[in-house]
Amino acid sequence: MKAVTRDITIVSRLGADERTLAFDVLDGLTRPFKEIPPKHFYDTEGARLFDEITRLPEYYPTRCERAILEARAADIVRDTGAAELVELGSGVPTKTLLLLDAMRAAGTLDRYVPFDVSEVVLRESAENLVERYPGLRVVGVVGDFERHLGALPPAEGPRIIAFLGGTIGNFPPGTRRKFLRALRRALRPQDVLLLGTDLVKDPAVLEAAYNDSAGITAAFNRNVLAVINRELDADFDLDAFEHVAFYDREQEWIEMRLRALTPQVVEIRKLGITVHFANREELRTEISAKFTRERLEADFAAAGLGLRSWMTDPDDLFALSVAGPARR
Ligand code: AVJ
Repeated sequence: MKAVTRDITIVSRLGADERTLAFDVLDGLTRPFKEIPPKHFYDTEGARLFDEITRLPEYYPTRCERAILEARAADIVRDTGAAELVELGSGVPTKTLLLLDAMRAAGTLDRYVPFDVSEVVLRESAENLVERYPGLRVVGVVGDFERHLGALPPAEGPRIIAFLGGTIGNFPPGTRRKFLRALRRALRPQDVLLLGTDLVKDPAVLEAAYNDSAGITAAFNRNVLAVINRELDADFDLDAFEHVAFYDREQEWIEMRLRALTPQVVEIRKLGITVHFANREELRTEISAKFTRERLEADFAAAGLGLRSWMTDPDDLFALSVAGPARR
């Protein structure tokens, strides 16, 4: 028997030009309203805590999205004839398997292109997937999908670019449209975007999902301070900050913050700065936008995209959209 050649390629775009944690912390903690972008939550511990969040009774998005994919992956694959799956922020692929299984069943599966900041995570999942799907080619891209979409290998067959989990909600509206426009440019007429979005609903349900009774989301939120302590040699006292999460009805997004319980003085030695927090001063750590079909269609239209398919769970909590280059 011939040894199977594993067809795995990893390309990296993370280099010296990096917009790093250091840049974001210096920029974000010296503003009048302090803010750290949510992408810095995900060190090993943060990724573990997020994984725990996805299994909490109050956190419905992951379960709903998986249920939609279970019901509709075959339709999505049939309608697109997809041979390639690009996944942005792939992390550890679980929902991905539902799409790859459908592509294999349709006989079109050829390439998987995961895009993630973590090379370790990419390699591990690539190894698992070539084992599970003999003949699958994997091209992993290590980078920040907000800036490095240009690093995607050119499409060969019809392609699905999947951006799941509702992570697009982390972008403020202007950035969101800019990102959708960049995705539009990456799509050929035969390609589609598969986008997961959390939906506007009863604020009590939304707020419970970000204020779980086990306190996992609170630990996840505070973990960003541990990341800064470790990476930038800072001395945040994690116990001196409380987790805050609320639904902003005007903006239609969940906002997460960390609130100083007493005045705080924090040294960030690697940056050579001292940061002061007034009593009860808040640091914004995340926005997570919630959508209606109308608002998302407007965002798509502004980016030159057209909605092809709208799929929700039975309770209309979460949506998966298929969008393609607008046909004129
Ligand atoms: C990974 C961005 C989709 O916004 O629901 C979960 C992150 N934050 N609980 C979300 C998160 C707090 C999650 N996303």
